[in-house]
Amino acid sequence: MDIRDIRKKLKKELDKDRYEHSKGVMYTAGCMAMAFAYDYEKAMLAGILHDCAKCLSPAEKVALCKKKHLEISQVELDNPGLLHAKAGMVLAEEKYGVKDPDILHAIMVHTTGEPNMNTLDKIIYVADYIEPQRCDAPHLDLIRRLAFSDLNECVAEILYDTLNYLKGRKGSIDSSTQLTYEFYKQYGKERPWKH
Ligand code: DGI
Ligand code: FE
Ligand code: FE
Repeated sequence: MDIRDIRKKLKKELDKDRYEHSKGVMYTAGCMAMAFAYDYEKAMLAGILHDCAKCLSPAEKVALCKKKHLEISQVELDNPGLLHAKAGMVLAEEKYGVKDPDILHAIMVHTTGEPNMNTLDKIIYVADYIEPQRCDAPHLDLIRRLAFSDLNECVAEILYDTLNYLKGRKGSIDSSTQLTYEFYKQYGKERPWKH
């Protein structure tokens, strides 16, 4: 399936806001790929598809993961919203015909991240956070600048803010998010808000 067919199909599966967000991630990921000399068509495909399972029910997401024997953590069971990343990987392959393992992996890790991510994983993780329609996260000016200059530092700052946000909401933190932060914090800089 080429990206035009995928977009037509996705538009029917996602609600309007989610499709608009996915387009934002697609173009942002494409631009970031150009900044880092990565294949921009591949980044755009991963970007448009990253939330393809977002509008499924919790039961449908669990079923897709179980079908592929993917491990589901207790935090994921308690917060089934998290499962749209793993379920999205399964759906991207089964429903949208994606075979590229890099794209499937980037979709799988886009919500929690993973230690030692590859370039495409980081592009999608960051593009999801900074696409133009996102406006409620702190330090977005800085994070948007880092997105085009230093991917590892950018990921570190996003994870710092995400963990802070989750602690504030008493949201249970998935071990993948915590482990990803432990890996990337070495790339973070001293910032006034970290004291
Ligand atoms: O699907 P999107 O909304 O576009 O973005 P996403 O897939 O990055 O999901 C973002 C949400 O996921 C955000 O509200 C923070 C949340 N999240 C990330 N890591 C964890 C988490 N939520 C919980 N409960 N635990 C985590 O470890
Ligand atoms: Fe998502
Ligand atoms: Fe998203």
